[in-house]
Amino acid sequence: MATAPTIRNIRARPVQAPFKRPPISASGALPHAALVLIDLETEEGLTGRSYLFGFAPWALKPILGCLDAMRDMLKGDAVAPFEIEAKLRKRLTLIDTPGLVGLALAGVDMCAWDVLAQAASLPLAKLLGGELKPIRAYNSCGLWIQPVETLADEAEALVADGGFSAIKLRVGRENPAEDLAAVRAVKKRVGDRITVMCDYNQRLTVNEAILRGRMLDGEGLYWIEEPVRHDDYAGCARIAAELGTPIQIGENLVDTFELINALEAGAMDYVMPDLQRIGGVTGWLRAAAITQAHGMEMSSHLFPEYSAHLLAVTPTAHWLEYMDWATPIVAEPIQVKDGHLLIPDRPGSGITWNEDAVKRYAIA
Ligand code: SMN
Ligand code: MG
Repeated sequence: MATAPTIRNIRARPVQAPFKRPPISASGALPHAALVLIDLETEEGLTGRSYLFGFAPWALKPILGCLDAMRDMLKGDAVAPFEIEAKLRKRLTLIDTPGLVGLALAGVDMCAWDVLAQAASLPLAKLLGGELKPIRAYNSCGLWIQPVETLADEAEALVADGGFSAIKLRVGRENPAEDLAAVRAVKKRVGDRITVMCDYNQRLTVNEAILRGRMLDGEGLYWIEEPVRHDDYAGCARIAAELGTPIQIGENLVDTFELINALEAGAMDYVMPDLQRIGGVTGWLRAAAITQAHGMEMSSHLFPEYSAHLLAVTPTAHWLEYMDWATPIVAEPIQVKDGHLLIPDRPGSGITWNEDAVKRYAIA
């Protein structure tokens, strides 16, 4: 049997890419996509690629620092994601692995799986035992907090651009009546056949969430996402018990340990882990098994390039969040058809960089 590829280097590059529609959530605006592009190079000439979303340019430098340290720890090791994860967690016990350290760990993990799939000449979904089936997605690339007047046109454009059957609307305006008007404007324009989710980005208190949730119950929303502080599981459970509309959380769950805490608290009806917080591919696979055992639907958050492969092997796969944030810097952007993501039929994750664009958006 061939030996596993060996880690030669981990190269990380910070970029600031333009958004087509810059995100403005109830908890803040993001003018640029601050990303770290990671290349895990092996002695055999393979390169595993992933990216991390740093939220702000200033956060990229500490992430690069974490990745530098991990390169030094892993140089010469076999590309075996479970071994890499065990080693990093052991070496990082005292500093702990949430926050930026955890993001770096997840980024390395994604790259390692990319290498394994390339070494096997299989798309990642196939390496994991799945098929290249179309993955149902909602278009999340817009409907940020904005005047109600512009929402209906944007909603229509988001549905049309890719034939999507679902879109996500951001809520959490000062005046709850404006949120209600926003929901009604969007629903009226796209009609009942289009699924509409909404996201508060942790903006509310539990009491506000119950009052505002009762106002939105009956408006036909598919889920209410992150109404309160993401780790207030008891509060989320109270809201979920009070409202008819399902509660969705998960983008801030750190590792499967937090997933279990949230599930045990009954904090949500649906869950949507984020690849860079749940621990990369390795963490996702564990989360998928735990979520299946709880009989709960599981969606993805950001990272459509990897999430498409993973939802193909997630027993309770629900919705992929389609975001185009990496489109400016990848050579072959992921394809959408009839509201479904097409998993690329290429070895690995399918990510390669558009080096001209990477140069253009590089941060010194
Ligand atoms: C979101 C994610 C990342 C940045 C801003 C907003 C949002 C989502 O919570 O779920 O898409
Ligand atoms: Mg969200």
